[in-house]
Amino acid sequence: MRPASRLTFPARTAAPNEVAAILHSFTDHLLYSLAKDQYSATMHDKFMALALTVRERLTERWIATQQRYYKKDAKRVYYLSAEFLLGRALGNNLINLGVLEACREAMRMVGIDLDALLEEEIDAGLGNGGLGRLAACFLDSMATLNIPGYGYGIRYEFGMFDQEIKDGHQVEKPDEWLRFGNPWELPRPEYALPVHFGGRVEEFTDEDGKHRVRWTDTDQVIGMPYDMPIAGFGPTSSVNTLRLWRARASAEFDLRVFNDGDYEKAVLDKNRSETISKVLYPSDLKVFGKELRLKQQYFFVACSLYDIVRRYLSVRNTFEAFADKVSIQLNDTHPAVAIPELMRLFIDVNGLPWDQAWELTTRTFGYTNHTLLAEALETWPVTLFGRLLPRHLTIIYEINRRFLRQVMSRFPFDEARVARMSLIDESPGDPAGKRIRMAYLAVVGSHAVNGVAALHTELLKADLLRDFHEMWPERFNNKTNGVTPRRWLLASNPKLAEAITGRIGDGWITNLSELHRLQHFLDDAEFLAEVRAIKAANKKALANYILTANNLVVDPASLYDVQVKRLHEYKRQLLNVLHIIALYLRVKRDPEAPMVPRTFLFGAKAAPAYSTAKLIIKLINAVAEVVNADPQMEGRLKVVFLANYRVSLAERIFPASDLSEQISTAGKEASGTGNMKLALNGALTIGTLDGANVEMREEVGADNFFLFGLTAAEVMALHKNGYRPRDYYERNAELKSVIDLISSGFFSPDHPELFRSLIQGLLDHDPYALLADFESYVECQKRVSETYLDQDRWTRMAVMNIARMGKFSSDRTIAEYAREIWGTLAVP
Ligand code: 26Q
Repeated sequence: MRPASRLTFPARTAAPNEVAAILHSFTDHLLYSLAKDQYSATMHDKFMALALTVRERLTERWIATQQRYYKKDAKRVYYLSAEFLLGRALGNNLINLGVLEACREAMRMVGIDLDALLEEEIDAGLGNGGLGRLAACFLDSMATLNIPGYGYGIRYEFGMFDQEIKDGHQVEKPDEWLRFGNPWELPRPEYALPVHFGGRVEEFTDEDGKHRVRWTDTDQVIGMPYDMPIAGFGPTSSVNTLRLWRARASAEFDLRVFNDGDYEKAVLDKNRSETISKVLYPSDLKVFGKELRLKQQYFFVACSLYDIVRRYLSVRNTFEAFADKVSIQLNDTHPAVAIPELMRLFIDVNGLPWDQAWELTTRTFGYTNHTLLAEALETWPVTLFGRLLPRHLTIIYEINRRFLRQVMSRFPFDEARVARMSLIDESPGDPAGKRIRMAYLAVVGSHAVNGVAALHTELLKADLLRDFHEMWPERFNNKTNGVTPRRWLLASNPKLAEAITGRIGDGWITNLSELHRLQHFLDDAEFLAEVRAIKAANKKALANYILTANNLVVDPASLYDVQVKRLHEYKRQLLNVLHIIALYLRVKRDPEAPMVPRTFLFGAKAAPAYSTAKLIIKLINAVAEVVNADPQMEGRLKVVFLANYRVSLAERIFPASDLSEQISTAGKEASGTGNMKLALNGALTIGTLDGANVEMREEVGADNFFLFGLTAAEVMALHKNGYRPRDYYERNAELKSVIDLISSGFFSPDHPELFRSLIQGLLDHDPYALLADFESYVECQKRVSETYLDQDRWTRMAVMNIARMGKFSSDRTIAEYAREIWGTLAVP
């Protein structure tokens, strides 16, 4: 520790971003905002003080940005998403603001290690996985590109659960991310809004003799906005706003206390309305009929639309120009109730005729689909929906009536098509009754519909939304996902970033295609050595983390083989495990045979109710226990399950990865974005022709990508022609020995039947074709090991991967959305 006297500082005379001024703000915040002195300040207090210092420096630009948008009367784009998986903000803001080194120096002067301070921040984990993180990358890119963009979502009090591993099993702990306060949010009680639920629909004639509808006798909750600044990268970029809504009880509840005299009940009711924004649903699979989830969706959509319309009307008094000034992007169907809600605002609240309201609505919305999996498509029982949102139900019925009339006139005598395309699924087999198909509603109510990778969009057009594509081919377009190079290279892998900048300058940070110039250095031994040394150092750092977190020693010279993503059967972590067991058996059979030492790293959360996924986590840990305890595996195999995979852990893992496992069943992964982050950090991919892997391979070249497995078309044909997984088991001796070993109870001696259901699932059904792809996967992994033996070749391939990742910047993705869907221009 430095002497405490270092915490007293000169008066503020320097420019705000100079070291002295930063230090001055920092100590002011410690004293005046946190009421701490050098004796009582904890590391976390110091983190808070620096965060508040940085927030101050964002504020001027934030206000200036919003004024610019207002003065230019710019077209705004609103990104509606139930999830924003932001992770930590401090390091990112320091970099985007350009004050990282000044702050490092200021902290050094008072004996604080900035990197240790950054570790104090709790992740903002307001998302499940890819979809939520994509929203966060998009915010970064919109701000960097000076696009007048706003994120709108929910301020969950509890984000994605914290995962602990106990006896190999996943245990969930609530994520109390707000426990020590959130320095990045600004409550805006002055913009609080009422939101209505329930009640009934009433028709009446207004003073002009017009037939009108009103929604009455509703329950109310209040939406309280919390704003977070989103700083773009560089001195001339924007600071945009992420507005998250928190549910509060309305004043009505307080009146009820007064009137009913039932204090206890009134306070309990108050509590109930505030549960709406309590917790993120930790499942990226369908959850049937959860009323609270629908309440969450409508709650944030209603608040956001009210806000959007209010902002529009603050400078205009007719709706004529609405779609020229407002674009709203729906991040999957989670906010799709925005379509009937905007119709309600136009028609019921503002008296617009249906046709005009509908034209404006469809011109305003764009819909992004993120999945082809049938079980992940959102539908809501009509009864539940009608109880909560009776007016919206009548609007949806009217949308459907007019839409089906259009279908009939376009495709007369095709009744089957009409039933297939209806927004209401009336399939008689369903005991819960009719259901609303939210994806269809989103397509009908939008002028643009996109998938998130080329293959995914093609499958959407050919499969899930085929009928809709036949009707409106012009609505469909592809927007291949991307990731922000600021967080995923510049901030998380500073040494590699510096090495790159040393060779090609720093233009790549905002123009990632410039990375292609690294190809000039493919034969530059010095550069290759530098890249290799950086990877080695990053692997060492991760090994240190693993030693602390898992109490395991891993060898930084071994090949780090990494699969980090949500746990899902279609992502096939189990296929990875089958390969590990195959290697284990090979060593057991022939302990002297040479092999490339590998460390297998897993990180994955399972939805708490997804028992198969949880069982796969247990299997990974059971295999890890056997492998890691076996002296014969020493220097050969190690298996590590990294608990609580999240954004900040991803930032440690990617820079240290050699091999990126992207092994989903072809046709199932919409895009993937971890695949891009890993390749950008110099990992080579072993993968199927699925999602964005297809385009990544196109970019890096077939020689620099380890491809295996069936294509999407082959997988479909396999199932159509009566797939018999057991045949693969019988015919492949290695596969058989692996399966038999699990079946024997070898990995669960105290409970030999534990993994029985996994094995039965593979042998009898195997819907994700693990057994069909096993041989191809294992063969491909042999090629990986052979290649790794030639470190020079491996490093050149890694550099080629980095050099060819330019396409996968979210800046490119956002520029495409802006030009082709939103029609928004930069406001620099
Ligand atoms: C739906 C209804 C009820 C409760 C929860 C949900 C729910 C929540 C989250 C459904 C899906 C999600 C998340 C989906 C997701 O993350 N999809 C991923 O999106 C990425 C970004 O486009 C893609 O790269 C991935 O391929 C895709 O799986």
